[in-house]
Amino acid sequence: MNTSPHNDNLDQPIIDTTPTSGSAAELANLVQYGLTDSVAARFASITSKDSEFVPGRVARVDGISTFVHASSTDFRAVSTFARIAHDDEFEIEPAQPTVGDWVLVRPGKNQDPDEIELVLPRSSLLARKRVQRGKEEGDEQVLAANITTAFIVQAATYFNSNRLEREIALVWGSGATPVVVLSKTDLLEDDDPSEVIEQARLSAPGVEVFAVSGITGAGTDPLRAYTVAGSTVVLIGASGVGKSTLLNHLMGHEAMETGEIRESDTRGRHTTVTRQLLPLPNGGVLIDTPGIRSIALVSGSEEALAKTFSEVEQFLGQCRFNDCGHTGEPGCAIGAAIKSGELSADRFESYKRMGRELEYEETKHNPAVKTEHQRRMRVIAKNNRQKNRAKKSRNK
Ligand SMILES: Nc1nc2c(ncn2[C@@H]2O[C@H](COP(=O)(O)OP(=O)(O)OP(=O)(O)O)[C@@H](O)[C@H]2O)c(=O)[nH]1
Ligand SMILES: [Mg+2]
Ligand SMILES: [Zn+2]
Repeated sequence: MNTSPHNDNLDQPIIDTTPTSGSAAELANLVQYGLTDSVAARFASITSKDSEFVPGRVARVDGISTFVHASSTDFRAVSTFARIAHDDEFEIEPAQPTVGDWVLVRPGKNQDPDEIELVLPRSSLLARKRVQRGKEEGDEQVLAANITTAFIVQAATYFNSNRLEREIALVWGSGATPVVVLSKTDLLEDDDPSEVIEQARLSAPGVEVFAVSGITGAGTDPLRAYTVAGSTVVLIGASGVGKSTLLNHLMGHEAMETGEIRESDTRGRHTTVTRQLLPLPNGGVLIDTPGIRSIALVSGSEEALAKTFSEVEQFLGQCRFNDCGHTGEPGCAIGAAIKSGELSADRFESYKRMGRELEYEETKHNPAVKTEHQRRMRVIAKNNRQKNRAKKSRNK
């Protein structure tokens, strides 16, 4: 196997945290795949102990074969024994490498396959619950790792607020930052996206909302603030919303195939079938994904739900009765906020519905258990009550 470093990237800025000479030059090839100083430092500390390891980044997973861009060459590796590279080497956690993972490959000797042996701890992990009719639920699908930003793409002509709330919660749960991208603005009457932007903002407090056309490029410039060197941006959304078209525009060439959408129901045909990591010319990285039909949150997504509905939670704990069910009780602060227009009834309904779904996950095997969502709602209510009391006594 040829393990000499590529020469074409040696003049790029080289991360200087690497202790051994040679390894810094080798890692330089990974800069185009989004390498950061902290990842480089982790790689260097591992390769200084075991120089056989070749650092790389997973670009695509095709069944049992994983395509890895590595510091010296590209690999098609298997990952039968991969485990997470914890600093504590006694803690062995098996890992299924996914797109965006930083990995250490052990090149195979003779006829042996190249093996992904170690996966660096993930700074973020995008996962959803698989919803398959007739099959046992609860199975999680990992979509991408080590992403900084997710572009949540929805067609401006086909905006769906409930879906957006789910997509935002999914991304908050991953540890990455969601950004809403309304696509196909060229199809809007008057080319004016202001109304749909307004709608999207109501479903996305604290999240940036942009409107673009992947075909004309209108509105895409601000997105480049997220695709800077060292960043990893994943595009998610339903099939046919224009993820690959937008990605091609940002790349500056036809990196991914795009597909016609069906006239009958305006849905896509799943043109993109595998998740794929693609380097931008400036050192940023984009990950294209196949359209996701349904979005279900993985268990443990309570914090993500709270972040998604931050404006709803401020009204908890303000009701006259501590155990208020917010269904028309006297002195109900939620009801009052909805009546005065401070809180959207739709948003409160969505919050309750998604909260119930998470509760179902936690309680289906043990109905008696107090769920994290219930516990959280109680804690927030109590905090809000205390704040109010403090405010009142200050104002006396
Ligand atoms: N008019 C217009 N059409 C668009 C735009 N973006 C995408 N399209 C069209 O919408 C169809 C689907 O686009 P894709 O980019 O393949 O959609 P996708 O989200 O990648 O779909 P999957 O790969 O199936 O998940 C194609 O026919 C595109 O030409 C846009 O901004 N304006
Ligand atoms: Mg696509
Ligand atoms: Zn109430």
